[in-house]
Amino acid sequence: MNTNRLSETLTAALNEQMTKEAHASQIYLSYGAWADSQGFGGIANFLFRHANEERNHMMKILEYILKRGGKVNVTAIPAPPANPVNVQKCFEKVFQHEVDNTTAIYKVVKMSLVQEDWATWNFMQWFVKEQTEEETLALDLLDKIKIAGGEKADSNSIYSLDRDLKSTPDDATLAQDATTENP
Ligand code: OFO
Repeated sequence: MNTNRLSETLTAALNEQMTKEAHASQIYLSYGAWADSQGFGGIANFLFRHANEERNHMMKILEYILKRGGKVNVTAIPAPPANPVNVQKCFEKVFQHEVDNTTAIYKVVKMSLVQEDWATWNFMQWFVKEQTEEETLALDLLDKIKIAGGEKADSNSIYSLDRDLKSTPDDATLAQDATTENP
């Protein structure tokens, strides 16, 4: 009796996405280590926390494949890209990685829609929402560095930014949570 509720193509796509989440975690880990080595302990803290989040995303997909009776395929993770050259570039790269990850997630969503696998479609909606949040968070970072002076930010502004990021919450507020009292 076949107890696998996932198609072959969706199993492959989910496994691939699981590895992408692990890769994203390595990227945040590596940028965090870079930030710390530059003396930006707050930015490093923010990035390390995010590395953990990505690892959790990886775990969610792994569990989902197993719970649907599919086969998990743990593979090698590609090395993270080169370190950023400054804080502005670091935040730009973070934003770009999140946008690329959103594109990858949308592909899995589309595949589940085409195959009418509503369980996977439903599961992936969590990731769609999460990516909206993470893109918002990355955009906030870009706004903050812009206010601090972008590539020309002076040490005082970078100092404040670094201090603030240590306590910046991991989750961004989404438009769908806004009310007139609390925009
Ligand atoms: Fe950056 O988010 Fe995972 O999915």
